[in-house]
Amino acid sequence: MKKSLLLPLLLAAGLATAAAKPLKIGFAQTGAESDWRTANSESMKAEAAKRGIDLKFSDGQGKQENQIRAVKSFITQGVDVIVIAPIVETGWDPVLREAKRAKIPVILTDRSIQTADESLFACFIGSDFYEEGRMAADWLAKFTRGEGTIVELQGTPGSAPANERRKAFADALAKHPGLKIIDSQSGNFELSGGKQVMEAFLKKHGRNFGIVYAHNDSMALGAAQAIEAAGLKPGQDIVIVSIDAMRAAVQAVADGRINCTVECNPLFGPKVYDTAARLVAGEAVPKKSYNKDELIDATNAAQLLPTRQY
Ligand code: GYE
Repeated sequence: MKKSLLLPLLLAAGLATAAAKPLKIGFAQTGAESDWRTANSESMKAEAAKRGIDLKFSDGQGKQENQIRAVKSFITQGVDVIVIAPIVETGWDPVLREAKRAKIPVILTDRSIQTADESLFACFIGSDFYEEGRMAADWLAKFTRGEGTIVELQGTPGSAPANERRKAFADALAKHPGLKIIDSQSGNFELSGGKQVMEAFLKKHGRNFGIVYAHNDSMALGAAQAIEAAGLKPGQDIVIVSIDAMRAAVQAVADGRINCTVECNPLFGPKVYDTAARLVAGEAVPKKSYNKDELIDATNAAQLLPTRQY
């Protein structure tokens, strides 16, 4: 073969190998606190396997310091893209600066952060937690005709979903003076946390409340168990409004144990990896993109169940 032909061939072969090289992605997950989280981790893992992505998955076990350590190790390993589901909103700037210095793009998924320098991350992909809290409050105002006493089960302190779901709900209730929150505690987004806090609320307040607002379904289901253990009927004696719309909660709405759950889709795998590939190819991506979430109550729960993916 002539030398002049060999060079382009070798170059083409080199390019083909480069193109076939799997994307190396580091994902710093918060932990495994809820059903939502399990579905989210599964989506990220299954979609990576489907696309042949080399995924470094780190379970932060509920601690920001573990997530920061994972991000540092992704930088050392030279991954192509770093994905973080930030457990809390603050305290990310230093490690994001390290990623920026190493020229590794960062995708924030699920939860947002507070930073004065938005150039520290490439983009955010998640749900609008404020909108979810507003939808829950508006539904409740209609359902109760604006009258009732509420206890609130908050998510992880300092997390974006707990902060925004709490604020949106309180803001919306300001228009309904007959609806009052008499107590609010964190159950950490966990089923056991929701159950324990509800036991304490029942002990402390007796029957002086008739509504539970839970920042997620796992806590709502835990609260329903505590209400049943106290000899009351969740969904009837005590109204429960929640967020996530996981299958178990949608089933509970169909069964009348929970009254309403606002959807928060956890299946981010495809969108996150499409975005990662675009970032690696040097393409521009939207800075913030939000899922569209629906509301589930007695009018649509049963009909949604057969096709529910999570
Ligand atoms: O609602 C909750 C989970 O950040 C949207 O975290 C997520 C929340 C979700 O533990 O169930």
